[in-house]
Amino acid sequence: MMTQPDAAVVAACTSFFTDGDFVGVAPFERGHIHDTFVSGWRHEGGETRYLHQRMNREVFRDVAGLMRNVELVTGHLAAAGQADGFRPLELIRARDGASWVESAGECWRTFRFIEGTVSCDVCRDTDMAYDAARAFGRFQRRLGGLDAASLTETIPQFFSAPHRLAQLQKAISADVAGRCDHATAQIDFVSDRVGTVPVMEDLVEAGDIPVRVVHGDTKLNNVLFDVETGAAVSVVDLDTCMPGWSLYDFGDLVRFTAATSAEDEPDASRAGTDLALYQALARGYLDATSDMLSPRERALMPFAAQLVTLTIGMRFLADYLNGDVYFKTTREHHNLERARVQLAMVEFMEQNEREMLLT
Ligand code: GN1
Ligand code: MG
Repeated sequence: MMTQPDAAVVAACTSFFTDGDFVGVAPFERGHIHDTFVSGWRHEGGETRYLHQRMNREVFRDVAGLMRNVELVTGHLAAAGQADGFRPLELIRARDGASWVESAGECWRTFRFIEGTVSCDVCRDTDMAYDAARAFGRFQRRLGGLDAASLTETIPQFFSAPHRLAQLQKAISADVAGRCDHATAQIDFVSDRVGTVPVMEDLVEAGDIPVRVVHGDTKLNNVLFDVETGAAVSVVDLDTCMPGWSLYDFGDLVRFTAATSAEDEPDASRAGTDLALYQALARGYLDATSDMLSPRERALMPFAAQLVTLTIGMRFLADYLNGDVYFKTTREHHNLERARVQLAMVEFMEQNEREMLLT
């Protein structure tokens, strides 16, 4: 697998404090934002692998702030120890001691590869949903001791649905890619729901729900499961770990993990929310966080699922209208297909509000 490495990639990977002799490096397909690679290093004790990321500076304008957050979060998690078999991400320092390097004009960081684990794009069953939700809940809880104000907002107003709506409205007005005509149904769908958009921000502003450190990208594939035991052992992707409202994480969990289709399923009629998986997610999340969440927050869990799904739908739609400048795409209407799926899930959740109530 590790052949013909690109010289710039090798130069970046070898500037970190890795252990052994460099064997090779290969791309590792992960996420919509960064470029990820895995390298191998041979030493007397065997071979060690590392995960390297070339960070997207269009998306993360303040790489120093981002990496300060990652240092704080990984440091806090490491200090909390490996309770419950949890394996915190380990940031590997550059040879000059920094937490990231700039190499040939690009910014890079490195983590130790967490061996013996797998990540899944599709949720197998309710047990897996429960475990993933509990892992993210525990993650949030463990970070409860970290002062949210000490973290930088890596992407300003990232969780704000009103901000995402404003970005969408701007994209509609500009219509730079001439795509609005392909998306009239989706634009109308969002227009019909503008009343729900500010609900969470208003509650936060009024002090009715607290600001806490959240993960911010609780996709199922950001949990690593032990290949032997199947247990959820690690939570990865700390880019959006910053101050926010806790239920964002629950909403995003439902959006992705309880989905009946892939996030980018071209046939939106397949999109929906699996209610058994939803209930399992709620149980797992609450098992980890029930003593942290207020009654108000608990009551808002079903709504958060709808709002976060709508918010990500608005983001995909805006990016489609902007000509695909943010999320990586592999086909022409990819972002529109992603948006359609999110909005179809919102509709499903609206129609199944009673079934989504938690007892
Ligand atoms: C992006 O790159 P990835 O898959 O970790 C995005 C998330 C979205 C997600 C949708 C920094 O995450 O906010 O929910 O795509 N990350 C950023 O799949 O924008
Ligand atoms: Mg992410």
